[in-house]
Amino acid sequence: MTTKIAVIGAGLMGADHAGIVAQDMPGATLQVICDKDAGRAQSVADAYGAGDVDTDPEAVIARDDVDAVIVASPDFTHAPLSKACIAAGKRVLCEKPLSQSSAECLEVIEAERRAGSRYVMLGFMRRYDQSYAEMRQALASGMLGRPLMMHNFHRNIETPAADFTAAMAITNSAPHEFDVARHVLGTEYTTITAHEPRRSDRLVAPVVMVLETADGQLVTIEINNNAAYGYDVRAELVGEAGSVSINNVAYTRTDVKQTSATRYDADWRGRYHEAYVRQNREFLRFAETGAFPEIASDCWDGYCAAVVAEAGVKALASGTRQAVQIIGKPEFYE
Ligand code: ISE
Repeated sequence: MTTKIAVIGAGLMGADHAGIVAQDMPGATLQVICDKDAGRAQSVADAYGAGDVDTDPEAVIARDDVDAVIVASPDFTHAPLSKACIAAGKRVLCEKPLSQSSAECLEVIEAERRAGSRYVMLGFMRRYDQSYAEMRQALASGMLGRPLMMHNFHRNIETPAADFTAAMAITNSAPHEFDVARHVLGTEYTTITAHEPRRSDRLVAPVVMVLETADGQLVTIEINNNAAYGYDVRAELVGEAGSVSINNVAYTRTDVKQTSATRYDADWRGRYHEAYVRQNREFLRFAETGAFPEIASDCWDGYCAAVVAEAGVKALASGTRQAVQIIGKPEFYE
């Protein structure tokens, strides 16, 4: 008996997930690849040996020969397709963000609460990265003392699309940091400010955010989607007694001509491959047993990230500090 998985979306992330299902998830079968572009679905299916292709996500979710679903289609489809999975009683690993609208996240929360069971795991894969796991362990061990600040850098070589904006840096890229910093610190945000330096060209400039937490910590986040040199994500957690930093992950260093060099990945798929594999294996266990994985993000985490992003967009546009106001956490997610 294997768990038959459908992957919805055959773009960059869909193809990556399909590869992981086919190659790194014993116990799972890559059943269907679905994309509105049939040719794109077919080429991913051919690359990873999927059983079938389709262009209609709702029909795929309803199929009897699909047990669980991975949603990797465009951001605006995440919430509706997650709701369709809940309605069909199928567990879903939904790529981040759950929605760019906190109100829509609440709709998914309500659907899941009404269904009375956990169906949605959210793809904030950084939680499965060894570096953040070690950061949490260091904090829990007490050796850092009281945490004061968490600094985060998130740099992409270039924007994913020509029309990418600074607001999208906050709604599409920064949610990783919004989620993982509150995961590491175990607290919620209370305020956010957002700032931009001026570039010499017309490219989207970095966005730098400062967030305050309910426990009186500061979280700084730099999102630079035109960093040019490589995919580079770093973080440092500073406590009263010490600090822990994430190293750039590189298996080798080359030393020639009095120069020492390590490589950067071109994007997140290489840097976080192992985190994606761990996350997806946990999703498989969730699909098999219904037990929600301990460290995974859920709809509540998706809602919290969306509220921060909305406040961040307002902070950037207005140049003022914005309150981050979340509703009380539903008991269902405790
Ligand atoms: C993208 O959507 C992702 O999810 C990547 O993990 C992130 O690094 C990138 O900045 C986003 O645009």
